[in-house]
Amino acid sequence: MTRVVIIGGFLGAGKTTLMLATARRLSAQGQRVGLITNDQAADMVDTRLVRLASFSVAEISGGCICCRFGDFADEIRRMLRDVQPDVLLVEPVGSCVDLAATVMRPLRRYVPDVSIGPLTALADPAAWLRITDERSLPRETAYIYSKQLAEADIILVNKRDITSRPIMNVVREQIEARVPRARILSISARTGAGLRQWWNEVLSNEGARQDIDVNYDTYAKGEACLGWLNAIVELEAGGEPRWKRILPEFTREMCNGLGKAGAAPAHLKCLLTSGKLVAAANATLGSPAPSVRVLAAGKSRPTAELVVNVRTALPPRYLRSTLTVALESLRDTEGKILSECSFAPARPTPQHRIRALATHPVRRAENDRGH
Ligand SMILES: Nc1nc2c(ncn2[C@@H]2O[C@H](COP(=O)(O)OP(=O)(O)OP(=O)(O)O)[C@@H](O)[C@H]2O)c(=O)[nH]1
Ligand SMILES: [Mg+2]
Repeated sequence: MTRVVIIGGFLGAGKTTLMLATARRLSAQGQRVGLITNDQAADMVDTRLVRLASFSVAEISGGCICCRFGDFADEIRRMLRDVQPDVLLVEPVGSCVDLAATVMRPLRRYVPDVSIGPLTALADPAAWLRITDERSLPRETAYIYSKQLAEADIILVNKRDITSRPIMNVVREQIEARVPRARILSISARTGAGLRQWWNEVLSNEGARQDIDVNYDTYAKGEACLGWLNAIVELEAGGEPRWKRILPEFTREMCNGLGKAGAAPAHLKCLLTSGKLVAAANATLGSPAPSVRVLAAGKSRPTAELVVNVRTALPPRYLRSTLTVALESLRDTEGKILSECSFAPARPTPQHRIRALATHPVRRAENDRGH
């Protein structure tokens, strides 16, 4: 039976990195793996990263998987038919919560031919400290963050390769105190440290066994505080293309622009492709200084495609202008926005919400009462 494993946690915590690392490990052991990416809008960096790694991927865009549960279930059935995966790894939107009730239990009911593993949530230790100590997110958005951890069966304190042991211990202790029932492990999705132990837990436990209370008004406000931008830009070099220089320059300009408007990126992710060259740049709440990685080296062209995904606590109107200003500031390079979509996520309206002990699906409107 296909095992469905949902990997949640806040924006930039390392979900896609963990999905890809896990998919690589399982594939190397001869297992068939499918991945499902999810975002509020199309033109996703994550889907492209998964395709680049040549894994089977289904993308659910235009809303989180709880609000688009029908599409999600259809894609799982399609994957079961076409790919017959041993494991399906699912990454929900990083601002999504209440997954046991709105995704996992509905899945058990409507797609009974899969088994559902425990709910994993990742936490970036530096982001945790910034959110808890510095209050670097609006209160309602921080509420989503804390509820994501509260509902997890397993919490992975990630990025241990770049986090000192004392900080790792402090964060683990703080999370343990707040979520005593969760299994807490330290990992590095990037180096693979700790992943075997996590995977053993995933295989030996079942998920969605208990409920948490989620106040949907606070949840909706927390999402509405975030601005979202997904864009595709065509870059044209005036002279010799120097994309490995342009990408960090662009990412820094974006971060500066967001900073001037008063926000750090929750997650800014960029993917540049030119000929055989592919490079990614990220800036997160935990690591606000942009980091750039070459994913495929090779001969580039005078033009490049740049996919830009921004999530930050700013009204969406700032995001488009920040993008325009960042493109204009590039030296010797013209940027043309081919598509752009910026918005604040709408109120979450899950298609199903099933409490742990309920025998019938409960409509969202009924369930919301009393929260
Ligand atoms: N050093 C280090 N960096 C990591 C690790 N895991 C993830 N990252 C980096 O953190 C950034 C965000 O990682 P993603 O995997 O894209 O995070 P995500 O949770 O999928 O983010 P969203 O899709 O926006 O919610 C990227 O720059 C990753 O390379 C890790 O274990 N160690
Ligand atoms: Mg991701």
